[in-house]
Amino acid sequence: MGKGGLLIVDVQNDFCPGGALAVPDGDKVVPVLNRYIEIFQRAGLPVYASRDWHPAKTRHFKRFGGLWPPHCVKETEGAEFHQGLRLPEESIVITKGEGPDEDGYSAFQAVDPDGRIFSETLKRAGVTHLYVGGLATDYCVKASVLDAIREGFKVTVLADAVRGVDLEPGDSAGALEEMLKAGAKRTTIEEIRLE
Ligand code: VGL
Ligand code: ZN
Repeated sequence: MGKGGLLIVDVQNDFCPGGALAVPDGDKVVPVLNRYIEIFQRAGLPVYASRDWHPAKTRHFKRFGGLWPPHCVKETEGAEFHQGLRLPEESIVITKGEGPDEDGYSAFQAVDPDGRIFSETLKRAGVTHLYVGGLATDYCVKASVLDAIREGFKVTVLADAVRGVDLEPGDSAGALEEMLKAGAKRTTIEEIRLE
């Protein structure tokens, strides 16, 4: 039997409407994720929340050669989790994108509060099956899911709790395809059955 864990990717103000890099309808994932959080908590399974956490000067930002407007600069309001997200006390925040030369799209580049790389955090907790929702489908969710599969975890994408940037139309749909092709499963709040 495997053990499940919930990974909530980057549900931060800057990725929500009004933020510096707003994902269309990004905030719509919040109430659904709150329901997933309850399910995992009731089942006694761990909840992880990743945050994009950049320095003011990073090659991730357009001005310094990257793709993006400045967003999720560490310790700013834009980098805070959406205030409607009900993260339990015991949830573990993991941090990524802090290096000035990295994009840090994947949660598997993130570290926990003890400085451990996320895959190690999961292994220590005995988690073998990761359920993933959050922002953005076509960047951090995709990168995290593909890395999780590569690292040998079972992965289920929470299809009703992700939204994408869609720099090009169809990017998010394509990203979901790619994740499923790589071996991820998908579920929704109506269908979820935990292991
Ligand atoms: C993300 C673009 C830039 C994400 C982070 O969280 O998906 N996307 N930085
Ligand atoms: Zn970023």
